[in-house]
Amino acid sequence: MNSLSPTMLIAALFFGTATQGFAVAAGTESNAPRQAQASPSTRTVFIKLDDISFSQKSIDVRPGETVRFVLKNEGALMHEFNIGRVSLQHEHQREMAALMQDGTLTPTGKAKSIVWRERNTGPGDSTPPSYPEVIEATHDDPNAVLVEPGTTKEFVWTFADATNLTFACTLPGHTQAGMIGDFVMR
Ligand SMILES: [Cu+2]
Repeated sequence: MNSLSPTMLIAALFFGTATQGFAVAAGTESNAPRQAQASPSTRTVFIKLDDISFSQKSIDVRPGETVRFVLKNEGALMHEFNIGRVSLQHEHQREMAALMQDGTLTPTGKAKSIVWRERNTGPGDSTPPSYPEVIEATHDDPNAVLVEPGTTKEFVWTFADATNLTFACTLPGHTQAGMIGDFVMR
C-alpha cells in the first residue's frame, strides 16, 4: 500500500479546504450581477476602509452609470466591499461566518496552506523530488471584493438601478458595527 504517500494525503486535505471556499462562491454566482469593465471616462470613487468603518455613508450615482471604486484598507483587519440588496448581504454574512469558522478566512486575510508538489526528476538530477507551494484559499464573489489590511483594490460596477442597493462589509460583526452605506440615485 504505497500508492498514497503522506504528502499526497496532506495535499488532498488542503485542496479540500481550498475548493470548499470556491464552491460557496460559485453558488452565489448564478443570481448575482457581475462586475463591469472600466473605460477611461469611468468615474472613480475613493473609499477608505478602517477598523471598523467606510469613509462614506452614502454615495451618489446616476442611473446606468459605471463607477470604479478604489478601496484602500488602512485598518489592521480584512474588510469587504459588497454591493447588493440587504437581504442577500444578510445571507452572505452567514457564509462569511462559516468561512471564518472553517479557517478559509481569518480576521486579517485568506488562509494560506503549504502543499508539497511532486517534481519530475531525470537521471542525475540533484534537486529534491518535491517542492512546497503556498496556496491561498479563494473566496470570490461577483458582487464583492475582499480587501486585506494595507492593500488597495479596484472594483467596477454598473448601476442599472440603484434602488435598495447598499454597500456593506459582511465579515462577522462588521455590518452591525456600522460598515454599511447606501447608493442614492441622482
Ligand atoms: Cu469589515
